[in-house]
Amino acid sequence: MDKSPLGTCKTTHKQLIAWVEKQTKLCAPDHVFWCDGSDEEYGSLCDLMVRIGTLTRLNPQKRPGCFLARSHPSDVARVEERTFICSNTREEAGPTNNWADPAEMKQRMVGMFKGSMKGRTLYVIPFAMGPLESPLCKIGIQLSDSPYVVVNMRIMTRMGKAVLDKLGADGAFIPCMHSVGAPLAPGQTDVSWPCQTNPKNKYIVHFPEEPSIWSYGSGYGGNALLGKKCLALRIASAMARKEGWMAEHMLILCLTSPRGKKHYIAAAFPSACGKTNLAMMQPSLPGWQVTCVGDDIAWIRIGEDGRLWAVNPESGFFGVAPGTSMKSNPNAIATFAKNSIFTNVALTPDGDAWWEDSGIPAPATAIDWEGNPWTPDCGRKAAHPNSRFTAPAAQCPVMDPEWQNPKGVPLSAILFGGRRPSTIPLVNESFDWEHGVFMGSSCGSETTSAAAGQTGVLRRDPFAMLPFCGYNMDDYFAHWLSFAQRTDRSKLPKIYFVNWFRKDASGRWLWPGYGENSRVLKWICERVEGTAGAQKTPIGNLPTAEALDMTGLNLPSDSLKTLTSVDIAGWKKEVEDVAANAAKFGTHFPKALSEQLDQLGRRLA
Ligand code: SAT
Ligand code: MN
Repeated sequence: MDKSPLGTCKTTHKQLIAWVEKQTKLCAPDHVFWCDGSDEEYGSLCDLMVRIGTLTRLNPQKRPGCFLARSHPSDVARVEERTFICSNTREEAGPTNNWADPAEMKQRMVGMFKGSMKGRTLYVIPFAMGPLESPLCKIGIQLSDSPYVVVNMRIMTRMGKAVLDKLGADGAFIPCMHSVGAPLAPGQTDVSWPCQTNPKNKYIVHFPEEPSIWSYGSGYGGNALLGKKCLALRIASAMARKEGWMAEHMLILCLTSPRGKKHYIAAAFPSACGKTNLAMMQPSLPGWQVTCVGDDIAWIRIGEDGRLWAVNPESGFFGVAPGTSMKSNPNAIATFAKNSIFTNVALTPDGDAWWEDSGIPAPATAIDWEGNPWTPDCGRKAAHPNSRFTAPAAQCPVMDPEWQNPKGVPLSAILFGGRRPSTIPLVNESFDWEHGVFMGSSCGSETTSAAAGQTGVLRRDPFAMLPFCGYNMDDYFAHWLSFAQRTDRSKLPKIYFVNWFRKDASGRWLWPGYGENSRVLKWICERVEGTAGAQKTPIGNLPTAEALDMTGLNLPSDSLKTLTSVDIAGWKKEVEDVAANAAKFGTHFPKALSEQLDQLGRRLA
C-alpha cells in the first residue's frame, strides 16, 4: 500500500511534522491526509462519506449542498462523566471536574490510541479559533480518523492552509488527538458511524498544563469537534486565567435601536437553552435590530479603553434542530438552507430534513434518526432531541459587520440565564460587579438533552460553565471577581439575570419569548444609557411596570406582574438551595460570594 501523505497542504514546521509522524506511528492508520480546507477537499470528503453511508445527500432542489448524518444511537451527546481535566493536582481541577493523574491518564490514552486508526485515514486538521489576525487567536492541530469531524471542523473553525501559513516554521499550536476508537481488521467492512458503543470506553481528556487534548471513542459534537468545548472553553479558560482574560460559554449579539445606537451584549445560558435563538433573534419591536457575532463561545479581554471586548472564536453554528422554526429562529432557518450538515434529524420522503417543533407539519412517513421507518402516530420522536445542524456563520443573514473584527466588540452588558419555571423574574439587574458575579455563580437551569442523563431537573450551572471550566471553579469565581480590580469598574458591562422560561401554576409559559425578548434587551440597553426606570428590590433592580416596552403585546397584566415582582418565599428557598450548592465548592470559594449570599438572605428577611 502506498503510505505517502495525501492532501496538498505543505508545512515547514519541523516540530509539527515530527509530532504528526510520532502520532501516526502510534495510531497506525493506513493513510495520512493533510487537510487544506478547500471547497474541493470538503466536497470530495462528503462524496466519500455518501459512498460509505455516513452521509445521505439531501434533495439539492430543497437543500443544496446539505447532508444528513445518523450517529450510532449511543453517540448522541456530550459525555460529562467521561470528561477529565488532568491538571497536576486534583485541587487545580477542583471539586466539580473529573480529575485523573496526568501521567497515568497520558499512559492510558497512549495505550488506547495504539493502533486505534488501523484500516482508516488519519486526517491532519489545522484549525484556528478566532480570526487569524486576532491577538486572542489560538491554533490547534487535530488529528482525527473521522472524515465527519473534518467537514464539521471546516464549518465550525477557520481550517486548512491559511492556518499552516500563519503557523509558519515554528508557531505554537495545541495538539488535539481524536479517534473514534474503531480500528478495522484487514477486510473488515466498516459501519456508517464507527465509535465506541460502551460509554465507559469514551474519554474526553484535557491536559491544561501542556496544553493538549485527547478524545477517544466518540464522533459526536462537543466530544469530537475539539476546537469547540475542549479547546475554546476548557483549555482556553485555563489559559485565560493565567493570561488575564476570559473564555466563556456565551453568545454575543448587537442590539441596534431605531436611532442607530448599538450595544453589544454577551449572554451565558446552559446548553440547549436558546442561545442560538437569542443570538440571531428577529425583534418584535419595530425598528429594532439584532445582529449576531456568535452563538456559543465568547473570548473576552480588557481593551485599551478599559472596556471588555469580546471575540467569537468559532466560524459556524452547531445548533439544536428540534424547536428551530420560522417562529423561534427564522434567521437560523435561512442560515442552514444550504451547505449545512444535519445530524440525527429525520429524513422526509422528498429528501429533506425534518424535526419536531419545526413549524412544518409532520410528513405522513419519514425515516427517523435511527434509520427506521417512522409515522406520526408511532409513539417515537423522528429526530433525536439533541439532533443538530452545522452551518457556516457567514450564511446567517444577520451576521454583525464586526463579527470577524480581530479586536472583537465592546460589551455593554452581560446576561446570565437558564430554564427556571418558577421564582426567577423575567429580568433582574445586579447592583454592582460583585453582585453580578454572584448572579452568574448561582445560575441554574432545568437539564436538557445536550448532555447525557436525566432531563428537566434543576441543576446549578454557574456561569453555564460547569461542564466547560478547565480548572478549579472556586478560582474561576475569583478570576471573575478580579476584573473589578483589573480595570476601571465603571467601564465594566452591567450584569443581568434573565429568565424566558417562567410558567404559571397550570404549567403554561408566562412569557412568549423569542422575538419578544427584544423588549427585555431594549430595557437593558436603556438602563446602560441611564434612561430606563427600575425598582430596587431585595434581589436586584427590576423593571418598573412602565419601563418595559409592551406596545403591541397583549400580555395579561397578572403575567407581567408575576414576571417582574419578587416572590419572597420562593427566593428564600432559592437562597437555601444556592447555599447548599455553594457548600459543594472547595476550600477557596471566594468570601465575596458567601457575603453576597448572606446579604441577599438579610435583604429578604
Ligand atoms: O457540546 S456540543 O457542541 O455537543 C453542544 C452543547 O452541548 O452545547
Ligand atoms: Mn454550548
